Amino acid sequence: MTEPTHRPPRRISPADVLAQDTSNTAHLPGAGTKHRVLSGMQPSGDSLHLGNYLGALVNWVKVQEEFDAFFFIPDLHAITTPQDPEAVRHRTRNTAAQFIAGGIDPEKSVLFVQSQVPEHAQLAWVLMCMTGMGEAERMTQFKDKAAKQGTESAGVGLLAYPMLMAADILLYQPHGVPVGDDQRQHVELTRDLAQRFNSRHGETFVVPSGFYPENGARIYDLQHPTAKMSKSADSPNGLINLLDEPKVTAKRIKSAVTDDGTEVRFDREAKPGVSNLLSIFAAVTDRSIPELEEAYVGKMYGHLKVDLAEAVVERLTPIRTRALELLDDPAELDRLLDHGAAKARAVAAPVLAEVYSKSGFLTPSR
Ligand code: ATP
Ligand code: LTN
Repeated sequence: MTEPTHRPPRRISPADVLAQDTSNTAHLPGAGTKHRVLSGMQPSGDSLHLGNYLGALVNWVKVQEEFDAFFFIPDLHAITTPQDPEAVRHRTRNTAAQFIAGGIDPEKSVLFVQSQVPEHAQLAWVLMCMTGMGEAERMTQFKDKAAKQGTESAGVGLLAYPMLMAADILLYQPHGVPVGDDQRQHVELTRDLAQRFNSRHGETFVVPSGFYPENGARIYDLQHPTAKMSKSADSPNGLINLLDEPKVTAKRIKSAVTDDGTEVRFDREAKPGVSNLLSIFAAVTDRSIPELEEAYVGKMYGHLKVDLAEAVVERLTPIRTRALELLDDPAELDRLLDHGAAKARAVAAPVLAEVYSKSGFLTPSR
């Protein structure tokens, strides 16, 4: 009997994306000859946390140097569960300000808000009509969220979410989509829908690759170091937020849960608390974990926490200051986003026009 082969999930790096030949897709509507990358982060909390920053934003900032980069705030995705409209507006601006403060340069990248580019919702409808009910119901995120809400009362938007995400991606013809592992299934569905449309109607979409962090900094909750740091955590005490006052950040780090024993050593199984602190320390200072373990031989957890609090505050303070400055002038921030939306529409509109035409819709005269 042959053993089943368990292949590790395929990791796509920026190098893989760069190695792709774009000459065979450059003729498609909206496609550039330069390698393009697109990603988005929901405005689901009042502040980004350190996991969002180290696990996603830091990578995006690097990506924008090498690629034709598109980053956006999926506010349409944020209303799959009922929201206070003022909170949505506030969180959208907050997220944009933190992206810019964290290093996204609106001159280098196209930075925009999803609802300001109506083509997203328009393409999503076409894609929904091409998705099987079973295919949509199989999505793990849908199953989890619908179960949480009770399937009867869960909004249809939860089911439609991955097709909207596919539209977000396909409108821009990106080659790579940097996202966390939890989005793998949605990216796979996006690829399937792109291929399905292409085979029914002729080459239209670039089929994008998910680009998953190699050993991306996964940051855990300071109070529950086996659970990932998450905006939707029950208590804020385990979070390090980009917009928190430095003294709040320092206090949370000093109250972080540590483990039995006294040795400062990286061991995710036996010492999840200390290991999390070491990963954060390594990520914010660019020092390696072995180097840090060496530096804390014979020292107490308390020493580590004091130094870590200082290092985190030093790294985050300029970001917080810049974000607050940007938020102080919402008109200027809105102007930047407006400009980003215009650049995004210039790419998205011809792609949608092609899809509409191939779907049999009459061309409007204006
Ligand atoms: P929610 O609680 O609303 O699901 P979240 O805080 O888990 O939010 P997402 O909006 O799902 O964050 O993710 C935004 C980006 O941040 C994704 O690319 C995700 O992989 C990354 N990210 C989120 N949490 C962490 C974490 N703890 N460590 C590393 N990366 C993270
Ligand atoms: N579903 C993603 C956010 C998201 C996204 C996208 C990411 C919406 N549309 C398009 C990449 C590309 C999330 O929850 N992290």
